[in-house]
Amino acid sequence: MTLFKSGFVNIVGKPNAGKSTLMNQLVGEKLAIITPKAQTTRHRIMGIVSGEDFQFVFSDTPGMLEPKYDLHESMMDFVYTALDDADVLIIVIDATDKAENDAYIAQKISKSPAKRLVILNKIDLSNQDAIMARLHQLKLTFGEDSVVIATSALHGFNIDGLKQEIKHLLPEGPKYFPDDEMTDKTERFFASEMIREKIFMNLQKEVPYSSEVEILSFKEEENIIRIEAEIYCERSTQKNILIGTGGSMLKKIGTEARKDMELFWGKKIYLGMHVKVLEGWRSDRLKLKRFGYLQG
Ligand SMILES: Nc1nc2c(ncn2[C@@H]2O[C@H](COP(=O)(O)OP(=O)(O)OP(=O)(O)O)[C@@H](O)[C@H]2O)c(=O)[nH]1
Ligand SMILES: [Mg+2]
Repeated sequence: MTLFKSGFVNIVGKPNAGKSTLMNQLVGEKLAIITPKAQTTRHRIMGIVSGEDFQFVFSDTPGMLEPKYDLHESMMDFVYTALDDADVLIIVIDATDKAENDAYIAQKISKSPAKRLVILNKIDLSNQDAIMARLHQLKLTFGEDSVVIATSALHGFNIDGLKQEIKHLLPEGPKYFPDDEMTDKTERFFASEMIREKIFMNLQKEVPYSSEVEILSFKEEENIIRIEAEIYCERSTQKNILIGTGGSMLKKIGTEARKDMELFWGKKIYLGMHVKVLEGWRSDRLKLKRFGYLQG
């Protein structure tokens, strides 16, 4: 009889290391948004992969940082919970980042009881000698017990090898979720994230970081899904930037998000959006709770 292997495989690391790209590759669906900017992911997002004799419950998490706002503290709370409940911790390291920075992550994860799989990602941007030296160093930094693997999440390189290693490290366990369940997040969550991705892609400086998206209504009809969304920012100058001349920026964000939504749900989408100023929302616990940032 073959053993059924299952468990929580939580993906952590510095902002921009490629955690969300890796999670999407492992799950085979675009569950997490990806942008070239740091601090894209703000929530813990589960992605479940079920097979004959295994169930991987992946979690993508926000990048580890020193909090400046209550929002950051909530983001780090998601990370700390993920460090605690992991069976296997996937620690994503950016091969283009300085090796000196690895100690910061090693210290942050030091109390986690999970098995450690250290991923040297973005190796397509490095060279053979540098990769070999860094892999050796990572083993020293994260401990002899850790398994170290090189990947390129963007190009899908070594994802199968990584899956084999995860299966090997996971304990025997139950099926935590039904076979057809892929995530813990709602359709409204994914809709808001798709809009937020386009805000991150199209706008610079503080605007993306000051923005939040709330789905006011999500109505699925036979041939169309109708979505109404509110974009919040912190100042009226940011509101003007989000709307753009004659509404051009809001239109661009809306068109790009709608295309992604139509692909994701395989259905025609109507997307209505408005922009509002919600001063200081990143440091307002009531607002953070409303936007789903407070656990428990
Ligand atoms: N060249 C290259 N780029 C990559 C690779 N993996 C991710 N990227 C890019 O790195 C950037 C950040 O990727 P994300 O997956 O959003 O990174 P993240 O760790 O989730 O970032 P946060 O959510 O901000 O913490 C994006 O532009 C990705 O396309 C890789 O293997 N090679
Ligand atoms: Mg991310």
